[in-house]
Amino acid sequence: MDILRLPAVGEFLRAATQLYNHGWAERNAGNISMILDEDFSSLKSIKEFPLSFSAEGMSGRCVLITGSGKYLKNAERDPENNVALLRIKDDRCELLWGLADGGKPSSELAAHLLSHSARLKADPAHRVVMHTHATHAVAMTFVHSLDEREFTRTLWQMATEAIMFFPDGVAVLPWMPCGTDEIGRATAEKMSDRRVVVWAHHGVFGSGASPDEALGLIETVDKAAEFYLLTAHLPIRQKINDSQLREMAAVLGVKPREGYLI
Ligand code: 2HA
Ligand code: ZN
Repeated sequence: MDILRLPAVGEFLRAATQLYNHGWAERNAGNISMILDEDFSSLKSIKEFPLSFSAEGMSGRCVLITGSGKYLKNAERDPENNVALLRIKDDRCELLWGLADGGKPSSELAAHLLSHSARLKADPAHRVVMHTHATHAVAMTFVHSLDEREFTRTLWQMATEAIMFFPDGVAVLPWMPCGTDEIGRATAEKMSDRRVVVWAHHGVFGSGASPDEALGLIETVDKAAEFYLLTAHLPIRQKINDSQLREMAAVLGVKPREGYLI
């Protein structure tokens, strides 16, 4: 089977380049994973990696994921060395393709697999988890309250359509060491009822049914954060108020998270 001919794989690799082009994937920053529904039963396990966590509902699924320490800017040009196709088992994962020059799946494997598990329960169409160092969203975590409701409200107020893209709100995790099962579990817990999680002073996790959708979601968060940062130090003369946000939500047919609007 030629993995690289699958359209979904092409979209995955393009998203890696797009993240780099945004300036959100310096050095080895960021990682992407995508559940693939194709039948890979003909592929044999090349090697195994143990899992120190259990991702409910993921056993038997195949996941394409960027490699630990690999650079997203190189994924599209050289996928065999920078990306892994994994078959998930209860306590390990099998490498079916990729990482040809060695290495391991992303250091954020726990956050990816546990978030897939959480999102699939909420939305059967879910397929993609994406982590990136989105500049404005991260910058905002230094100057804004990290209270999720406050953080979400500010983003909604900054861009008319933001409420449409993340009506469930944006989750925020306080600073924690990255690359651990603990931050993976905390991220997945937030993902159970939201599609985007900001890691304070680090980056953003976004999810969706496709690479385009997950990236588009992070882009909308980052754009709203950019508007905030461009105006936060200036006297605000007018902004989108709660009744206008309600009006917008009604026009768009979305239900803003309970208790977030006044
Ligand atoms: O893959 O961004 O959070 C490097 C990172 C870890
Ligand atoms: Zn990161």
